[in-house]
This record gives sequence, C-alpha cells and structure tokens, in this order.
Amino acid sequence: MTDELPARVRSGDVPAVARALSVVENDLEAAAALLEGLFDAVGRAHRVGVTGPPGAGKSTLIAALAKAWREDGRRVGILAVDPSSPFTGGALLGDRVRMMGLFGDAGVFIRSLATRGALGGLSRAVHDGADVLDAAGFDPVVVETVGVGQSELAIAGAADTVVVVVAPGSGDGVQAMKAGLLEVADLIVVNQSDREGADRLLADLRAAVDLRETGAKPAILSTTATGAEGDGGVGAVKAAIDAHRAGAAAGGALAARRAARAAARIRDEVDRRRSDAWWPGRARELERLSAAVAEGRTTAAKAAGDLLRAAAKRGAARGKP
Ligand SMILES: Nc1nc2c(ncn2[C@@H]2O[C@H](COP(=O)(O)OP(=O)(O)OP(=O)(O)O)[C@@H](O)[C@H]2O)c(=O)[nH]1
Ligand SMILES: [Mg+2]
Repeated sequence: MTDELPARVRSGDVPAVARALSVVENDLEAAAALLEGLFDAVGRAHRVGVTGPPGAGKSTLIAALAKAWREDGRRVGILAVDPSSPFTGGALLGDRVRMMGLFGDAGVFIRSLATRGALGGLSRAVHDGADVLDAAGFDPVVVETVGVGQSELAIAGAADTVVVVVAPGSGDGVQAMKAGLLEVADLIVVNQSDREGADRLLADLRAAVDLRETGAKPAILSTTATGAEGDGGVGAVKAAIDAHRAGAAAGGALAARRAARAAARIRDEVDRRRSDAWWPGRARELERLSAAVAEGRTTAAKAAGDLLRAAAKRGAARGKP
C-alpha cells in the first residue's frame, strides 16, 4: 500500500476507493494499516443494511433508492455481499443500477464482495469496506445481503438501519420472518406489491409485528421497485430510512448500536489473532484427535478440552499464566 492511499480515499478519489476496497478484500495486514489512516474520517455516513430472501427485489429497490438519493445530491456507496445467484432470478446489482441510468455517475459507487473463505472474514471485509466508503464521503453506505442464514443476518445487523425486503411468493416472506428477520428489521418493505398475494403478506406481517411485545416495532411499507405510477413507493421508503436514523440518533439508540458494532469487531479481531497464534505447531495433535473423533472414540468437545488442557499445562510449565 502506498502512503498516499488514505489521503486519496479521504478526498473521494474513485480509483483510490476501488483500490482500497481490493486491499480490504485481499490483504488483512494492509487493510489494518489503511484503516489507521482513515478512522478519524469514519462515522459520518448512514449505514443501511438491506436484506431479505433471494429474489425479493433488494437490488432493484437499492437501485431505485440510489436514484432518489442522487436527486437529493447525496453520494451513494453500495456493497453487495453474495451477489445474485443464477437460481434466484435476481440480477447483478450493477445491472440494476445501470438500468436506472446511474451508470457512469461518479456519485454512485458499487462493489461486490465475494463470499470467499470464512464468513468471519467476509464480515470483517464488509465492515472495513463500509469504513472506506464512509471515509470517502459516500452517505448513505448501503450493504445488500441475502438474509437467509444467521451469519448473513449478523452482517445486515451491523448497520445503523436494517431494511428487510420480502415479496409475495419469493421464499415465503412470513417464513423468512420466522427465521429471525423480524427481529433485526427496523423497516420492513413488502416489494413486488403489483403481484398476487402482496396484500395478504402485508396483513400477515402487520399481524406478526403487532404481536411483538418487546422492542421497537418496525414500520411496514410496500413498494413496486420496478416502477409503477409515481415512484412505486420508493420515496416513502427513503423517508422512512432517514426517519429511523434521525429517531435513533436522538434517542441514543444509534450510539448504542455503533458501540455494540465496535465491540463485536474488537472481539472478532482478538479471536482471530488468538486463533492465528494458537494453532501453528498443533497440527499433529489436531490430526490425532480428529482421527479419534472420526473413529468414534471420543467427542469433538472432549478433544477440544484435551487440547486446551495440554496447552495450559505446557504454559504453566514455562511459567506463563
Ligand atoms: N413484478 C415485480 N417484479 C420485481 C419487483 N422488484 C423486483 N422485481 C423483479 O424480481 C427479480 C429479482 O429482483 P432483484 O432486485 O434482483 O432481487 P434480489 O432480492 O436482489 O435478488 P438476489 O440478490 O438474487 O437475492 C427481478 O426479475 C426483478 O425485475 C417489483 O416490484 N415487481
Ligand atoms: Mg440482489
């Protein structure tokens, strides 16, 4: 990494932002150094997580929102985690944005982060990538994830405002809600409201949210992100996203959420470093115990206990705590 990369990112230089995101994606040590040059410029952007079942219309909605934000003069940064699969009928976010006529607009920055390697690594890359876009002056910074697993939920939950997008039929919106999406949603959008079953889904979701006894109840809106008369409800979603942030900032919830996010990042980093320092030199022990577990002679939990006890004994013998 060159010394001037942080300065160029801070000035909003687009090629520098692209390069910084490659650093974040590929090089742990260089990413840490890069972020040291950015941290005091981070924290201004509104981070918006958009998640929901495959094919609900997340990318289409984000592109429509981006167009609306551009009309407000805001520069929009977008990270897409796990870009569209051929199975969902979804399209690449970049294609959506192009269709909105935003291609070539330097005020919209889009990047896909691949789900390579461990999910913990991806989560870190998303946080770091959002920091880069934030420092570069993009506001809002939007992260699209397909919210099906708990870990993807965790990534989406690392936002100031979480928008859950569901659609009639697509993976059954109510089912997705049961899988925990309802708990992380600050705003629920029933998209594809032009399609059969949208009213029913809306009613079901309203009923489910009304049953909630704890926590703030998310607002529920409906959209036709592909466009309808007027703006298909996109303007109301944009307003609700802004209103959530304003309310959270005033009530202290935003600061609390950001502190929790920071704590999670610190813990992840400590865990990673401890793990990286701990495993080398234990390959043979691991191999022996793995065979024992695989052959049904012990359990994985007991094997882990054996490893930790042996390490503690050796540490004590060397006079270390
Ligand atoms: N009828 C209708 N179709 C829509 C609407 N919004 C999106 N679609 C279509 O639904 C399909 C999926 O849209 P995407 O925006 O790619 O959905 P996604 O949730 O990002 O999909 P993945 O990223 O693959 O999970 C596309 O064919 C869109 O054109 C809508 O409001 N009405
Ligand atoms: Mg998508």
